[in-house]
Amino acid sequence: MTKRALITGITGQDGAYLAKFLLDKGYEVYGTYRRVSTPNFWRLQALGIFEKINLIPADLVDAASIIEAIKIAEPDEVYHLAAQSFVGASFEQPIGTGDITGLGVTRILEAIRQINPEIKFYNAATSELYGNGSNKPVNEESPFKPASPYAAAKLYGYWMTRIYREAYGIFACNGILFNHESPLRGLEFVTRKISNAVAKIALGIEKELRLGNLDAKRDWGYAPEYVEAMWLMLQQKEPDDYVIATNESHSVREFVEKAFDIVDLDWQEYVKIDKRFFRPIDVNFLQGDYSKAKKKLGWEPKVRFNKLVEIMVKADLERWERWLNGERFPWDAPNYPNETRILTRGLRV
Ligand code: NAP
Ligand code: G4F
Repeated sequence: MTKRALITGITGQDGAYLAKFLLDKGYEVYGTYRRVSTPNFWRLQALGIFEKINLIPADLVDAASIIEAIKIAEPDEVYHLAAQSFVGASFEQPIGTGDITGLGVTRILEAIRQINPEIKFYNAATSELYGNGSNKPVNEESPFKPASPYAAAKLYGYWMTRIYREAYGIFACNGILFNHESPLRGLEFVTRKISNAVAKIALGIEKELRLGNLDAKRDWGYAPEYVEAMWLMLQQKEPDDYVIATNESHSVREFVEKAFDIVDLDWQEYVKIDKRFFRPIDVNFLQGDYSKAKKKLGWEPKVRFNKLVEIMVKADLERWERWLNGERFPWDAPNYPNETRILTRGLRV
């Protein structure tokens, strides 16, 4: 029988790639989206799958809409990806982030418990749980030390997932995913901010790139590979929690340098440090040991750092070239404001 999957946050980076992955596996795919005044289905359109998805309106702060979504989709598997997912914004919206990113997990788990506890559940946990707890590679047993309202909300969701697994026997898994990027990444995240700016600078559309902490190190992988790990977790005999990472760590400075290298430019001539992009607390180092996922799921990353930077810069270059040639296609960048015009507590001049 055809399997049915419900993806919360299908309009986001991971939601779009996971939807494509599950459609390719023969799943019937349902996805929740928020009602917004301007449609934001560009990622699903860019992957050519928009017409193949069943859309259900739902908001994580509205438990009734979540219950309705699960009743409509009647899923075998729920992939809970929706969240206020930007760490920077969580300092500006700590209460909303707690409600959406933290309590949102419980609203879904509780709906599953009440409607059909046989539904398998994937929770999008994160390497941000570890915070500044270690300067060595971490695994599933390492201590957590969250360093942002986002990370604290995710830690709550992580524990609720384990609690529902142990208390009610729900097949519930936490994917502790380290940073994963792609040409579909949101423009506020540093990798895509860099690849987009590098493409514009190379084509003479922009003159500089303003960034914050260049010393922060992240374990960056390739998003299309990471969604397979989500699916693999729900195909196991027993529910469990897994680190998904590359076990390599690189600084924001290295990302910048590599990205400018691709277009034969010297990054130091274009990058300006701007205190508005520093966070009240930052996570300085993240590196994940994915041995458990390799052993139990047979999962391993293939795209490594240099290749990832190349994929992202080349994709943005191609888009801006097409745009300069007058082509129009599903894409986020032309409407994105210059970040220095966004006034928040952290970003006020
Ligand atoms: P993303 O691109 O920011 O997508 C987030 C999704 O959540 C979007 O579809 C968004 O809808 C939806 N959403 C936000 N607030 C909502 C609300 N109140 N009700 C319903 N939907 C809401 O994030 P992503 O990179 O795909 O990440 C997916 C998940 O993995 C997130 O939970 C994130 O925290 C977690 N994670 C990501 C990474 C990473 O490196 N990408 C690593 C670890 C964990 P709109 O399109 O309407 O905004
Ligand atoms: O790209 P970022 O905003 O990602 P961050 O904070 O690591 O969070 C992402 O990965 C998490 C997994 O570890 C996810 F859970 C989360 O949902 C999200 O997907 O920032 C990366 C680093 C930070 O240290 C930041 O301070 O880049 C530094 N950075 C330096 N200049 C900047 C900038 N970050 C952004 N967004 N913009 C800058 O101008």
